[in-house]
Amino acid sequence: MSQLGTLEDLPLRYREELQQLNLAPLWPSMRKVLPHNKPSRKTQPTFWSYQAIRPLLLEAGRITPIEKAERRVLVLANPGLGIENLVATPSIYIGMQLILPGETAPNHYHTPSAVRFVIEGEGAYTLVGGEKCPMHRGDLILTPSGMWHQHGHDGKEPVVWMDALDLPLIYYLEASYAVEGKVQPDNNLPDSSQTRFRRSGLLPYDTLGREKKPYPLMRFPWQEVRGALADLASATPADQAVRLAYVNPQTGEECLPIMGFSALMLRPGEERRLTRRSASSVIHVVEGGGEASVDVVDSRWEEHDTFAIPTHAQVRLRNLSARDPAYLFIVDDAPMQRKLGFYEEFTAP
Ligand code: GTQ
Repeated sequence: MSQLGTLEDLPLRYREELQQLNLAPLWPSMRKVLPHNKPSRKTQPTFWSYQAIRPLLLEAGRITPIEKAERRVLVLANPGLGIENLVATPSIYIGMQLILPGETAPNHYHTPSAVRFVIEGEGAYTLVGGEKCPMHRGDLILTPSGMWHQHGHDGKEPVVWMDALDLPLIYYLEASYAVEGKVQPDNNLPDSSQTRFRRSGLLPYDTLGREKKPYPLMRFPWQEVRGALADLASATPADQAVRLAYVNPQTGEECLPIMGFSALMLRPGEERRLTRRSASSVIHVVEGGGEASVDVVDSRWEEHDTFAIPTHAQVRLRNLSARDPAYLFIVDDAPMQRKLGFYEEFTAP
């Protein structure tokens, strides 16, 4: 491989002339933008302890009224990418949102797509496009790009959920904005996970042969996911991962265009090396405790902790319980990478 010329190799007068004309030579920056064999990454494998976040989030509930916040959120910001940039990975935004009894977070829509993954507390709900989605622990609720959503809380205890948005990418593309709206009417029906899309393999008859709705199902109840993982485990050889993808029930495709979601069960004592791949991701612990190593960074995890996984990282996870399974919820940008044609998996470490 030849050594490329640097900026300093060029006469000052030449560099100045280029700059005046808004021109830049490629060759001094060639290896920065196209490094050999592996991308350069600023994203750090980062770990956030829920026990550390929780008191600060509850304090935000005391010092910042919802009217002053619109959304009361602490953002999990990757130090490698700059805390002020509010991103966990280059494409994924993660926030922990608190809503207190009686509060409402006003109706709006935005160009980024969002999901909520419920961490603690009962009684909150998200209204999305008129559909009232109750928020029970572990439920995944979609608010796709352009859909109106507002949050409310009829219960008695603080409710915390994790937000994941594809905001970093949309913002980088200079396409991110929000529109505020009036309070949403409620269609007064149970959400469609309880009615039209109650069970996989069964669809309302009138969906056959029709144009498919992009987002037929907004809520994926954790109770169903957890049960499905246990049943999948019973039919999965010990050397294979017990992992389910969240998909659109009508198309079988990933349920949002940019971010993908999956649930991984680690059997008691299981140690698993995840396939190294081009997607970045965020792992959130739903239940259980264990150890993780992400490239050269080791950490211990317990319930509700979250960690950021850079692209191309080597990830090992271990369930430290000899008795109970551990459950992890994973957000990644694989759907976008697949659509754009550069998604890769690497079988060798
Ligand atoms: O709940 O709609 O964490 O608009 C960031 C932006 C949550 C939300 C966030 C948002 C929301």
